[in-house]
Amino acid sequence: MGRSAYPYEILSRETVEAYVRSRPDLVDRLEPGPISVRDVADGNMNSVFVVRTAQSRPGLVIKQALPWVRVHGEGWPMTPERAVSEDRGLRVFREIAPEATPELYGFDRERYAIAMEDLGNLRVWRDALNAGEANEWAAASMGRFVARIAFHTSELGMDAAACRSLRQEAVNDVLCRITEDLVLTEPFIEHEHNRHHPGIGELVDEVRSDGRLLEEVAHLKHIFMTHGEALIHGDLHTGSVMAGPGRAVAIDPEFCFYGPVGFDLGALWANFVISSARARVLRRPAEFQVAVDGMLAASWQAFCDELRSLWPTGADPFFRPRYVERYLRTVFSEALGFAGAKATRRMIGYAHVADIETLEDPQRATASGAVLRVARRLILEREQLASPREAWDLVDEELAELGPAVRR
Ligand code: SR1
Ligand code: MG
Repeated sequence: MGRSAYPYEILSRETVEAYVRSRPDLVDRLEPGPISVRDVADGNMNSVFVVRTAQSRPGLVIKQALPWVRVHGEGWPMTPERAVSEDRGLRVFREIAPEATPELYGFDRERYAIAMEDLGNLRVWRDALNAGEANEWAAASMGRFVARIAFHTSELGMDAAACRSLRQEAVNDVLCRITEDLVLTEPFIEHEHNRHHPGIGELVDEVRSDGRLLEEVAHLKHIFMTHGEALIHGDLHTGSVMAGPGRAVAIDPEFCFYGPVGFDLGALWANFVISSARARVLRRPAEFQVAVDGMLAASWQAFCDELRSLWPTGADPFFRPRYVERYLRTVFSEALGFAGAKATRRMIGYAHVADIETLEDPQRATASGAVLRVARRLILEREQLASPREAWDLVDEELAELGPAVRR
């Protein structure tokens, strides 16, 4: 099917300049001079272009939702309405956590194109981690970000009527189904979307035939589908974070919806486990490994500190200080479970990650297997894990075969 067959203009590197020039509100944001456009898309779903005049200075970013899944091609149609969710997420999160959200310059509803801040001075956190640059402080920034959106978009911090109305408005059916399928179902069954390293076939069979594990994943899926606690980011892996001097920013909230808060933390934690596996097989320097191994605890501590400090300002005084501790315990154990599901999907589901894919064998096989074992145990043992320390001890046990332990 030709691209003109779609009911809206699909932007390309060649047409973005004319598009930007047709929008005085955008051109006015650029320094005078010839415009250059770079196609920087590296996520699974969308087109992303950086538009600049002066190369050394930030310009702006145009992100367009394609009517298909970018990495798959036109054979996997996908609603561009996801850009409406992303626009909503950016607007809401920017109000609540401006330092951790890109500035929005405008949403072109007809083209499903969002114009936003050029974060060119920052780097995709996954890429930085893969190159051996930890930016470990970003873990606390993201923990704080998750706490702020958890509080300020839920009945904890928001007027109940306004919250109920945002909950209705923010339904994101198609993208939730992607997560329900690709993260919380398909990796755990035989499915044509799945692939895994041939060296871990036996382990994969064990995962898919473990009845208790499947029941736990069903429970996590049910939580995901029914616990509309807050407007969560919905896809907060390390590729959805840009980090650099003094700032960490959560990008790409197209999956945002009212869901369980632990899902966002779990997405981060799954990727910390994967980063740690990579660091160990590559024998990264001790300080890098220590930094990565401390990220789960740092993000959790920042999340707890922020929530505890916001709690007294809450919307409903009946939620007394004692209740925050119970709330935190639930979020912690759900986050561990979701981390397990998210790590599993990266090893044996549809969308894999460069952290592992760029390793050579045999490290690629051993790292995939070790992450999968961690993932399984996080799902099964999450109720017994009372602290980040206990959770990371479990990670250490399973990743031990990848490289010598580095003292914390
Ligand atoms: C079709 S690939 C879909 C995945 O990409 C996004 O980044 C989400 O993680 C989603 O599960
Ligand atoms: Mg994304």
